[in-house]
Order: sequence, then structure tokens, then C-alpha cells
Amino acid sequence: MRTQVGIIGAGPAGLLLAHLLHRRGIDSVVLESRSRAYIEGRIRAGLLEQGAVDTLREAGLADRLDREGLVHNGLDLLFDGTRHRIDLFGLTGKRVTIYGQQEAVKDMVAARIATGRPIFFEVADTAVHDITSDRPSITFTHEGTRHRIECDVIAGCDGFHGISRPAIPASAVRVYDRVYPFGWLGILSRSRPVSEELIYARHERGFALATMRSHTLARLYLQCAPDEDLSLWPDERIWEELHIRLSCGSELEEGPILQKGVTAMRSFVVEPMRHGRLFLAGDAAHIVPPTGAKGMNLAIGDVRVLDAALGAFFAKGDTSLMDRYSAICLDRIWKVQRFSWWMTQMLHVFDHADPFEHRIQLAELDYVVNSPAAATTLAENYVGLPYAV
Ligand code: RFL
Ligand code: PHB
Repeated sequence: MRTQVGIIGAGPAGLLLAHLLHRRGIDSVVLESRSRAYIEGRIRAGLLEQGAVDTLREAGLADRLDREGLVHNGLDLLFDGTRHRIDLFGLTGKRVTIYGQQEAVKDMVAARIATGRPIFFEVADTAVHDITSDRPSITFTHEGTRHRIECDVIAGCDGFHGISRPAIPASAVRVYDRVYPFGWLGILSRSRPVSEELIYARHERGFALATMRSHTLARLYLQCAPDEDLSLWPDERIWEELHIRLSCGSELEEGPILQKGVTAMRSFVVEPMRHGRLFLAGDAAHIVPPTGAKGMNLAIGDVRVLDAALGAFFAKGDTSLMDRYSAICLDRIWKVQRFSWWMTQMLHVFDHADPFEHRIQLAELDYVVNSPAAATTLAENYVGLPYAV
């Protein structure tokens, strides 16, 4: 097989890249280790920045998003028993949209299949070769047969646990990694969301977040241990803890829990995001803690730059944007890392025995909700910093 861009991973990064390149007339092959049903059902992110929505709309991928997405103009911070609204739209003129990542993935898989161009699910033993040459290749097994794809460029969009990043020699990269001493226990419940907008709660027992997927599906998170044992969390205990941490006058409606999971939290960046003809995008290159809702948004930001860079390369042989790909992405990624870290440290309990931490967090939250300058800082980061490309 021969293609221009070999794309490893059919998450938001890989699927969006395949779609944008197709619109430019650039050929690609998408390889995914999981089944189509698995990636379309995997519950993950839910919140899109205004720029991410605009990107999907410009790409012709937003018909269902425009119909079903829930547009939010603000969010609430809950601490010391009181809810405070941050008026995102009033402070920035921009909004955010709730639309499940798996819904965006379904839309993009359907768009890919409609093009008739190749997407292989359930591939195994994916490996990249000759990445510093101008004819890199990918080998993989599909339905028992070993294949090789010769490419001009490889896009490593295979997430944090993929094979692309480890294919770069350790001596060629610098890694930044911070692991947090907590995780999130997340549930999806068939019940009315607590409020029309999101509630980020700082409570002495730990952080909680009330978000949603629709008017009848609530998505709720609790700070827990990074390796929390789910068997210790029967439904009653989850609801009891949510009632305590989200107690704010609004009613928390209980419902059947459809899905439960624990996510550990880390901040991670690899620099540079390119080695020879291998380009990393999305979670393959960076991880943020979910408190700022930035993971999927960052993946979309990277792909915008990579699409433009590959467009210039295949149209005119111009490598200048390819050469700046990593620097352009990292400039925004580090600002988003900072924001995600800041939201995380302001809202989580790191050390239950540290009263100083508690008072500092309350002072910071009080400052954020009462200072227009501080509220605007939160809002402009939350709705999404501008793109350079
Ligand atoms: P993905 O989505 O992980 O996709 C990578 C794909 O590559 C496949 N793969 C391989 N394929 C072929 N060969 C191999 N060797 C392969 N190895 C892996 C994988 O199966 C997978 O399909 O990465 P991508 O595209 O970079 O997208 C990143 C986002 O998925 C991620 O950042 C977000 O989900 C993070 N995130 C959130 N982001 C937001 O923007 N807003 C949010 O509200 C938000 N909330 C969250 C989140 C992530 C969470 N979890 C579970 C990690 C909430 C949670 C709980
Ligand atoms: C979600 O809807 O799953 C979600 C929203 C905001 C976050 C994290 C997750 O910060």
C-alpha cells in the first residue's frame, strides 16, 4: 500500500486530520487498534471550546453538533457552600458547547467512511519504520495478514499509550511529567443534570464536578484516589458523596448509573512533537488533567496546524510550516497546560491535613469570583485561547 499520510489512531486527532486532508485532496490511511463500536462508545471528554466548534463547522462536521450540542454561556464555581457564576460570554464574547467526544467520533467515522478512503479497525502490532527518511512506512496486522504502507509522512495520533511517541529515540526528546495524587471517579446517570451549566465544586472532602451529556443524562465526577477501587463505590455511596460535595440549594436528581470509571490525572508534554517525518498530535504528545476540559480541544488545535503544514508541503513542497509545527503547537499547549494545572490545584484537595492549603484555595477562589480581572483570566482560557494557525 502507498499513501501520502499514514495516520495511526482514530481518536479525535486522527479522524479530524484524515478529514481535513481529504478536503485538500491529500490521501491518507487511518489505522485503529480498537473496534469501531469500542471507539464510538468510549465515554470521555464532553466540552468543546468555541474555536473547536468553529473548526468542526468549517470542516463540515458539525450538522449534528449544531442540532444536539448544548451551548453554555457560563459556569459555576461552588465553594464554602455558595455558588458563584462566571459569565463566560459576558467576559469574552465566546461560548463553550457540551457534545460528547464519542458523538464527535461517530460523526467523523461516518464522514471518513463516506469518502470511501481506507480506515482499518482492530489492527495489531503497529510499527513505524525509517521515520527519518523521506519514505517512512508503517507495518500492521489486519485480519491475520501483515501489511506495509509506504508514506510520505506519518501522523502519530495514537493517544498516550500508542506506539508513535516511543518510536522516537529518547535522546531526541525532552519529557515533562507530573502525576497528581488523585484521580476522578466519573459516572453517567440517566437523570436530569444538576443545573443548566457546569458546576465545579471545591469541598473539604474533595473536588466534584456536575456536567452533562443531554437534558436527561448527567455526567458527574468525584475526586478519588488515583487507583481507587470501584468495588468500594456502590451506587449509594457515590450518590451520598455527590450530595455532600455538590450541596448548593440545587437538587441533585439520582438515576440509574449507566457507566462508572476511574481516571488517573497527569500533566505531560513531549518536546519536540516531530522526529523526521513522524508528527505527533493530541494525547500522543501531551496530557492535561481534565479540570480545564482541554484534552480534546488541544488535539483539535494541533491538527489545525498539522493540516495546514501538510497542505503547504504537498501543494508546493514548502516545509516551512512543517518545520515550525512543534514550536507553534507547544506555544499554545504550554499555556493550556498552565491553565489546566491551575484549575486543578485551585479545586482539588492535595493534603487533607494542610489547613494552609485550604485557606489559600478559598482566598484564590474568592479572588477569582470577585475580581473582574481574575474572572476574565479564567474565562478567556476556558473558552479557548486564540489559534496561531
Ligand atoms: P485518543 O482519543 O486517545 O485516540 C487515540 C486512538 O489511537 C488508538 N491507538 C492505536 N491505533 C493503532 N495502533 C496503535 N498502536 C494504537 N494505539 C492506540 C486508540 O485506540 C485511540 O482510538 O487521542 P486523541 O485523538 O489525541 O484525542 C485526545 C482526547 O481523547 C483526550 O484528550 C480527551 O478525552 C481528554 N478529556 C477531555 N478533553 C476535553 O477537551 N474536554 C473534556 O471535557 C475532557 N474530559 C477527558 C475528559 C478525558 C477523560 N479520560 C477518561 C481520559 C474526561 C475524562 C474522564
Ligand atoms: C465532561 O463533560 O465530561 C467534562 C466537562 C468539563 C470538564 C471535564 C469533563 O472539565
